[in-house]
Amino acid sequence: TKPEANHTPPTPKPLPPCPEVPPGLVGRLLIEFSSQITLERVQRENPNVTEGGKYTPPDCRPKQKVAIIIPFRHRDNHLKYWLHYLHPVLRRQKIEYGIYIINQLGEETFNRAKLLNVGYTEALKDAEYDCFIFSDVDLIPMDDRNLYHCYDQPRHFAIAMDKFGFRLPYAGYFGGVSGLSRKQFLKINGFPNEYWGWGGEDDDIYNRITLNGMKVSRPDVRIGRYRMIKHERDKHNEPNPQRFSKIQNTKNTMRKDGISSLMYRVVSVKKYPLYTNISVEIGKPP
Ligand code: UDH
Ligand code: NGS
Repeated sequence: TKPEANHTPPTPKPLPPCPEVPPGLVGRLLIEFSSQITLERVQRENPNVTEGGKYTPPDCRPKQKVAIIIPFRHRDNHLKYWLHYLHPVLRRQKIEYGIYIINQLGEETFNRAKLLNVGYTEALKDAEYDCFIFSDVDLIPMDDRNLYHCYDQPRHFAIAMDKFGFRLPYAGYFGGVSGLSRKQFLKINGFPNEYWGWGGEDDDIYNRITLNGMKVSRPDVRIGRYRMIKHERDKHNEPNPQRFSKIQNTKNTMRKDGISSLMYRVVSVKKYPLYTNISVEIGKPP
């Protein structure tokens, strides 16, 4: 026997690739927003989530690394529910992920799509993500078979929301929760930065996808179900009166307005146990 063999640390067994269909899924979920949730409880119930809201399956090797990007301002209560429901779902789905809250500082008009561009950029400074899932903070999937990873085509996840009677409101709807690979995102020059206030930015993204020869992929309507946490209209996110004319013009604007023209200032990056908070100044409408 070779004496040095005793000193060789045991090489960890290489993990097998994660199966296409995760074995521990439960299907339909019961989602309700009546009981109050605390972050301490969510933390206790998700002990394997690491600092900044990261998770890696312990027993298999995922194909993709997924950044989940949430546009945010003054929605702490919604965020608690989102974390409470999503961490366990993503764990059962065997997703390797990190959660990024992109918090718009100040009280200027909200700009969802620009925050999502910031999230893409900042997540990539943190780790080598392959896939970006953009989720509103108030949308909770009702079925864990709606897998939060990227697909051959840009993915629309939130296709059957309770507020729309569990159907698409219109064929080209791309709002709520969507996901693009790095390559798909760059092909459309990211998202528009120039939609200030509510509405239209998701339609612009849909236009970018189809104008660049891609097609939206969607889950089965029985699986892509969501509950939205009911809320009043936020302050400083009034419907944008320019949205109708802007979505007619995507073809002419998408090459110059997007990830290529993104400007913002990061004020703080804070790694919490269940998520990373990135607070940013993104300016104001012209
Ligand atoms: N968001 C914030 N803070 C804001 C505005 C928006 O965090 O002040 C984020 C949040 O992730 C939200 C997403 O942007 O889920 C989309 O914005 P939204 O929730 O305002 O859009 P939605 O279509 O609501 O859900 C529009 C107002 C509906 C009023 C209904 C009154 N009954
Ligand atoms: C369309 C908006 C979208 C919006 C969708 C659903 O009319 O941005 O309604 O809205 N497009 C325009 O305004 C051009 S919802 O019922 O969720 O408030 O996502």
